[in-house]
Amino acid sequence: KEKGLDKQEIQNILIEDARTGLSVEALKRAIQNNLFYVQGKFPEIATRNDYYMAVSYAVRDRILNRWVASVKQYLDGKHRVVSYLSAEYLLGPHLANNLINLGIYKETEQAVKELGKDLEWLIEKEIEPGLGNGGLGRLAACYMDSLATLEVPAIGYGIRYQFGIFEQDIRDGWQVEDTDNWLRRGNPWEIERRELNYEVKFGGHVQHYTDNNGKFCSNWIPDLVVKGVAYDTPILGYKVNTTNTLRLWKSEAPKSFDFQLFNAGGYNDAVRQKIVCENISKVLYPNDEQEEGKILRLRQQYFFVSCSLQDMLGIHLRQGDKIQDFHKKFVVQLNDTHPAVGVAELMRLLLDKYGLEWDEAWDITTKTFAYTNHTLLPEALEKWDLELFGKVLPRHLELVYEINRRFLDQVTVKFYGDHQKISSLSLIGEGPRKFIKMANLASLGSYAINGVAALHTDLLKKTVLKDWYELSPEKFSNKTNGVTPRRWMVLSNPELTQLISDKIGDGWIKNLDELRGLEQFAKDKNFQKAWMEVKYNQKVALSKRILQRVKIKTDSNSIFDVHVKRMHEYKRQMLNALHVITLYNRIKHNPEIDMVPRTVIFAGKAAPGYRMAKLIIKLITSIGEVVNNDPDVKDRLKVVFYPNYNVTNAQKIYPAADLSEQISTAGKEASGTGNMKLSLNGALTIGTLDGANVEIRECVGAENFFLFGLDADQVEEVKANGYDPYSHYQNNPDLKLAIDQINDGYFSHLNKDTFKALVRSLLYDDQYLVLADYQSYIDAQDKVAETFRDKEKWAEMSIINVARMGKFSSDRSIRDYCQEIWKVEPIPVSLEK
Ligand code: GL9
Ligand code: PLP
Repeated sequence: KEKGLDKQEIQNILIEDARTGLSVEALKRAIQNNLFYVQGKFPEIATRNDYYMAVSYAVRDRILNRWVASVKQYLDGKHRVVSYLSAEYLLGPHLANNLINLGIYKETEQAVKELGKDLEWLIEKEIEPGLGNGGLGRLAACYMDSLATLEVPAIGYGIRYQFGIFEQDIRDGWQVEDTDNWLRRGNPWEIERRELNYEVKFGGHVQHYTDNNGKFCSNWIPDLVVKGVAYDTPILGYKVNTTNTLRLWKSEAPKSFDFQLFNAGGYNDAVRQKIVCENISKVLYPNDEQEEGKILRLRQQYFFVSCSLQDMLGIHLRQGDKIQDFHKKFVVQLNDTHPAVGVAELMRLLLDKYGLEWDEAWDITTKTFAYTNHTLLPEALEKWDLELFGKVLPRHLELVYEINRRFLDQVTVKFYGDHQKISSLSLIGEGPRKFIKMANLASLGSYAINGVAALHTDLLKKTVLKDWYELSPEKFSNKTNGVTPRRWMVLSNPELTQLISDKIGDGWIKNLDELRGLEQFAKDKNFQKAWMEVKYNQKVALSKRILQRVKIKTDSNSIFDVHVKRMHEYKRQMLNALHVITLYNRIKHNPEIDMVPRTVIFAGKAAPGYRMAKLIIKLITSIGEVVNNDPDVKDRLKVVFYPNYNVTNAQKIYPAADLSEQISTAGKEASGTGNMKLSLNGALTIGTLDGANVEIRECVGAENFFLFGLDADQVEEVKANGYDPYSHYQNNPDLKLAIDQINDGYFSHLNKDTFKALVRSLLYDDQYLVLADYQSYIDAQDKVAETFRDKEKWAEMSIINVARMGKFSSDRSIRDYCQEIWKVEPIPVSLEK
């Protein structure tokens, strides 16, 4: 017996390597080893973060052998690879997710416990990488999880922002922003690959010449060169070996470049250049569906797209394949138009670097890209001022002109005389200033175009991309969004996961359609009771957090009415606020009223420059101030604004929701994914016929969904007929009272200025038809409350909602992309013995 180990234990260690073994003993040794050998710490001085790092490194070790095996397998087999280009990845914390996907949560919990620590406590320490704004970035993260779980070779490319989405705090009821210094305690999940770097050019001018063979050539002489360095994060699938790569680029100054200046005595210039280079990947733009048009943003887009395409071409050529077969090796999915400049960049690389002819290059390019559109909002459509574009990317401007010239030649023949159509299809917009339309560049350069929910795809074909649909209907298809049940159920709602698995087994985690098996228990009283008990426990847990974070006491027996998403006028947090005021007025009018208690929970960030969205936050917190402290209310109504909505907080909020607010103006929300996560966690939806709500309602059944409001066609009709919000105000006493109160300073210490802009916008503009949908919304909310009184009915509806959510797994979405757009097959990965 050596150091407390008996013979059998020593034997176990020998066969189970400390770096890869999955037993409690192996994990424990690995954590201790990491603490000591990687960090130079020992238990007496190790901090909570040191332990968090040690556990994370121990887990990463176990992922790395799977990662290497995956890369080897892909290279050997020369398999077709999905390349996902996205400016945003909203990953959420890694540790717990990796433990679940590795299948060693319990073992690690035990190992940590034996070391005298608590795993939950360490998990809470992780700072999430907030490298995205919201739905679009989170979708990319869910898709990376599903690609790996489905064993599909894939690589995600993006930007390693030094600062992610800002942290939101609420002071005096207003949003204040703080920088998100997410790397301050180190990042154990990434591997810096200094040797893997590419140069990216900016600015300058282009020289044209004819070479010795009489070939017309272009030479781009930049005035700035930036180096992109790869940082890789392994993305492990659920209970498979497949581990894909998320490769994020950090911008730096190339060494050679600043030396030149330095030697010439230009020290200050050298330093300035270094800063310009580093700034490119410095910070994520915090806008939600609002185009920014800033030069730095264009630099970011081009920077990561260029690094990524150079990387793909390198991988392809190193395998000894012909450049002409590039599109056979890689399919490149454009996550919105943010990476659309890739179309011009691939052309540049094929023409200028690899010397292909135009037609050949264009053929390869248009067989490589596919484009997903994520919004119909006109203010989100990316346009680049042509002059600015030409200053940053002079060679690409030439290429866009040439692509457009050739395209318009064809279009003019096809639609002779239809100037309207030709100008709408043109890549270049005319006006006081010319601009480049990125959706057009993406549409022309791609062989497939998709929307993210059935209604959205329909509307795309009829509105924003109508001409493109008429030109090439075969390119269009719908791919309804989905969410990963690993993070959004197994990880965030372990109690519900257990209850479900006890009943129908755990196959649903990989095959969400199996949730159907729950339906037969929807009326089972015992099961209903257990179901509602789980929900109650989640509400108690959230109540604790709310009390801690914002000092508001909430009643876990009340309806938890949850409205969490970015703050945006089209998402209509305002409509919800008007309902809260209406409930409050009912109490004030009749203090003894028998009312179902409600806790209305809001969370979401407003873009720092979006005045109206910030004002709506102030309104919500102000209403809360009054309602929560009015003794007449007697705790029948509470209003909570939970600060800093991010993945970590979302994981705590979704499981505790009874009611999911999906109340956008019909035709505005492309899909939504929060709606899916909430329903999957047993919340019932109150919603409009918008985005994926339409399909959710189809699946769960109209009788299990609280529908209200105008549909997309009616919205258009109302607008076409000259919408008059003021008449709704005048004709509806409850609505009038609520708006008058806001206007008169009832919620702002009698200050009439605070919400003036809001009231004005509602009464005289109301672009998002808040007033038009008010009464219908109130009626639906009353139905919600009535239904909630019948606990068994509510439980039944909740169970049915979950049972019928199978379609909304991101595994289904990814399978559809694989079969219908990408034409890629799963490649199982086995570990070397
Ligand atoms: C969005 C749409 O608005 C959502 O409806 C959709 O679910 C997601 C994912 O497809 O994409 N488009 C978009 O720009 N955002 C979306 O959420 N905004 C952010 O990501 C902040
Ligand atoms: N932000 C975060 C942190 C999320 O987790 C999600 C989830 O989907 C979203 C935004 C998107 O929410 P929604 O689809 O409701 O707009």
